[in-house]
Amino acid sequence: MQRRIVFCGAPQVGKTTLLAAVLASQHALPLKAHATATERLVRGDVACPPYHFTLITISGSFWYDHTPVMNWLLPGIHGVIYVGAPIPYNAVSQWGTDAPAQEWARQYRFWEYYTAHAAAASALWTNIPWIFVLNKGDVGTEYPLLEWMPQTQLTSVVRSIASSGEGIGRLWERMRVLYGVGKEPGLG
Ligand SMILES: Nc1nc2c(ncn2[C@@H]2O[C@H](COP(=O)(O)OP(=O)(O)OP(=O)(O)O)[C@@H](O)[C@H]2O)c(=O)[nH]1
Ligand SMILES: [Mg+2]
Repeated sequence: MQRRIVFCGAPQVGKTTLLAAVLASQHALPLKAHATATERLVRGDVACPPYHFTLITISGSFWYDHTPVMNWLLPGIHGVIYVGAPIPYNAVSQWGTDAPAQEWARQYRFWEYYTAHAAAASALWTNIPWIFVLNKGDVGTEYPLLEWMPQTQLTSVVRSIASSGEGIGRLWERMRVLYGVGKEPGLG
């Protein structure tokens, strides 16, 4: 039984690192990259009998409005892993006083982008289970995502430091329960 899960979130929040860490934790094959002139995607597969998880994420810091990727990426998926990062502790000293607000706005643009497409594909958290990952726990504690994500979904929050493997076990356990083992309504 196929379970297609998409990792979403602004560029550089750690989507690919999380995906790779989940694969490594399950001794799965390394992720595979798929690139065309207009699309960059990475994908990994995890066997978890009787399920077969396919994990996909968009890769790279570019804007997808001019590509068809969203026409097929979200329709029919079983779950979303939405990834956010904190405002770094050193944001102001490194990039100036506007940096925190800019980072907040940057992540929010992608939130609006992904949720608009998810709504069009009937893939919002009201349709399918979402997991909200607060990644990069080592670089800050203030997560813009916590301010705008639906407060009814706070029980679906997982904290992680993908680059060190911290939280990957909890994330996988949550994925297994939501998308595999326990037959959630609507997952067939
Ligand atoms: N400090 C720290 N760095 C991290 C963490 N997770 C990922 N990174 C680093 O952050 C950078 C971006 O990570 P990626 O996994 O490429 O992020 P992404 O969301 O896939 O980025 P795009 O593909 O550009 O959309 C890389 O240098 C990672 O090594 C974390 O938890 N803590
Ligand atoms: Mg990536």
